[in-house]
Amino acid sequence: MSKVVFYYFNVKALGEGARLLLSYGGEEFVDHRVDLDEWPKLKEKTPFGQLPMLVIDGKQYAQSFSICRYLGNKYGLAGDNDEEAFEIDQNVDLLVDIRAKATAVYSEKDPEAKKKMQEDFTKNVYPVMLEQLNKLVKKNNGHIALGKLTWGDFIFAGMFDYLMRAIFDEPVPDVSAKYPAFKQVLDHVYSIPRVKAYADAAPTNPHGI
Ligand SMILES: N[C@@H](CCC(=O)N[C@@H](CS)C(=O)NCC(=O)O)C(=O)O
Repeated sequence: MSKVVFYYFNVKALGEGARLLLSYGGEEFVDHRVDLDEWPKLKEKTPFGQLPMLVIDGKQYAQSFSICRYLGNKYGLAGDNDEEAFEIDQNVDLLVDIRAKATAVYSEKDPEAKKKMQEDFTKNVYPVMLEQLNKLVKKNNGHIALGKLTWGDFIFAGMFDYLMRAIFDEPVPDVSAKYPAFKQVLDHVYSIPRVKAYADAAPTNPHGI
């Protein structure tokens, strides 16, 4: 049997999608939650100096979305042909774009510029993008793409808490009234017994992200 180790910090953020997928696939994996003391040494050994990293029988796999696409292919969650695979990639890229906006705010060092950017995005950017996403999911019967379960759903479910926290000021509002389709994706993923079993037993972190 392959030895599978998944390295990430003790947050969901960019790593949880892969953990959910590994659970879906029934993979026995070591869920290695890297702490800050351990990180500097491990960093040197990763392909890009960042986590998440999946290691299967000593082979390293980096980049969260690529890892999820790879696992999606392995578990039959990546579409049945090039057209379907494209649709998943395309719709997942909307999630990438939304996250990039939130990351831009997070990375801004100047407090005044940061505040302005957050105000601008809250008024002009996030409502448009979140509505696009809500429409997309609605059209796909509660999924990110293809109207069925794909690896894109696992990315969304894994990133959801972190993404909402990154987009909204605290306290994070309940988005289910405004964007009801989001919960459908979460329900589809977390109602899968193996995924639920993993999520119920998974370590938590103080921020819930
Ligand atoms: N594009 C990468 C980004 C990975 C990333 O930003 N990782 C952060 C944690 S979320 C990290 O490793 N930070 C620690 C560091 O850079 O030293 C991916 O999607 O995997």
